[in-house]
Amino acid sequence: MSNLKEIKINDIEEFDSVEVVSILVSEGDHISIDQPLITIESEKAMMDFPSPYEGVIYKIAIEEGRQVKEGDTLAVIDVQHSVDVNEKESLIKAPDLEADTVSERKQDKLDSFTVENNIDKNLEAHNTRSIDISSPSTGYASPAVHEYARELGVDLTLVKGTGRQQRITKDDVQLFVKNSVSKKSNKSSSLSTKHDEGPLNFSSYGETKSVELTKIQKITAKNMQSSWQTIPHVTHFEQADVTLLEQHRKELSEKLAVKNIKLTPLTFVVKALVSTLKQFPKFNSSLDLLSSKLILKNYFHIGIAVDTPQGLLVPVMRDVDKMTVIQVAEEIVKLSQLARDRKLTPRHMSGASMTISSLGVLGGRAFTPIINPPEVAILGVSKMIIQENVTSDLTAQKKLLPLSLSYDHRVINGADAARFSSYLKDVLEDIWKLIL
Ligand code: CAO
Repeated sequence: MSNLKEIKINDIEEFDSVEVVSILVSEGDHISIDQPLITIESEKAMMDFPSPYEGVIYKIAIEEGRQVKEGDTLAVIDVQHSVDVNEKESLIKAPDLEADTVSERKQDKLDSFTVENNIDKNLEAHNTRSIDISSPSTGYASPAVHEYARELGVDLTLVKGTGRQQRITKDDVQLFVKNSVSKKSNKSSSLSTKHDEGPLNFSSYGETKSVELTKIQKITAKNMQSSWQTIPHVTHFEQADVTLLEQHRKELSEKLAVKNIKLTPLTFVVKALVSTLKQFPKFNSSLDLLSSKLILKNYFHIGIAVDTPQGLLVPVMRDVDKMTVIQVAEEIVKLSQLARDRKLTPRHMSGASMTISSLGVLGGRAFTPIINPPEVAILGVSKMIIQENVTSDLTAQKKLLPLSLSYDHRVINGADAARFSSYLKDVLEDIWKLIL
């Protein structure tokens, strides 16, 4: 017996809507828990939406390119119907039905599903599980082909399938790309026909190589440009003497090493930042130009910029004011790992009230981080400077932590930023302030 369940989009309540970039499964596919079903793109990043169930995809209720929101039905899955490969083939073959009839039935099912929104009824009314795969525009392909097309940036609905039952194969995708390249090269000798000023051409200067940007890099580029163009940025520089803090961090780290907990300077900067935000609420706000209001937030969610092979991602730690230093340390490790494994969900990526970008391990004296809207400030942290202490104890070293605070000058003025940075420095320099 079948048991149909709706798979609904969740964890994206922070966004009005997100775009379905690609659908990674097809009707009739057997899928496992956590298997990516679709790839969605918010204004912050692109991510896969995993299946909460194991079973056979009964119906896909969305299409690529559509905007979806929290609670929308993505697909219907038969969680009890387990099929072997042969049975699955017969499910998608529908040999006794003309393609049009199958299409009609499919449409009937969709209408019935939308109107009644009652899965069990729907199942009873339609014993046949035939699925229309006759039209190339439906983009039916295996998950591997979907993945392949996604990597190449190919919209499968434009590809004609030559496989069995007109399923799209890898060869079809390759042919599509070849044809697109030759068509476009006839016109402009480049794929980037959308470039306003024409494609960049350096051939007269020497040899070059074009590398496709990852989706995350494309989104980051768009967001960075928009932030830089719309927000008047100013960056304020400060240095905190963290010599004492570093002594305590090392001692604590040694004790916590047995529990595999890693305390980095960033752990303390996160806590110090939240203490400072409490004193300076304007930095924990968003500017609403439509209502001409500043929205002050009474929560402390901190975004952490994470460098991943795919590009920059900013997962968010929630309610940091309620976390201990150890919990902060564990959360940084957890989120940065999820980011590098591409397992962040939209909820992990949204709702930050301020962001920290730490280049501590990489070096540099200072930098000008770009604000992550709708936040109004971002804190950059650079590599600690080790200074020989020439005044009292000749052997002692001073450790200075460079801080770079970029702020939205429409909301925050220079004096605010100087006070904020000075308070943050004080907290980092006084371990008791940090603990309290
Ligand atoms: N000065 C000196 N050493 C520092 C330091 C600093 N400011 N910050 C961290 N370190 C040390 C740590 O103590 C750790 O040392 P050990 O291995 O000896 O313990 C080492 O550097 C590595 O730290 P980490 O990077 O693993 O951990 P983190 O908590 O400092 O940072 C994370 C975590 C996710 C922020 C970081 O890995 C990362 O991705 N940073 C890049 C962020 C980025 O790209 N920003 C730019 C955005 S704008 O383009």
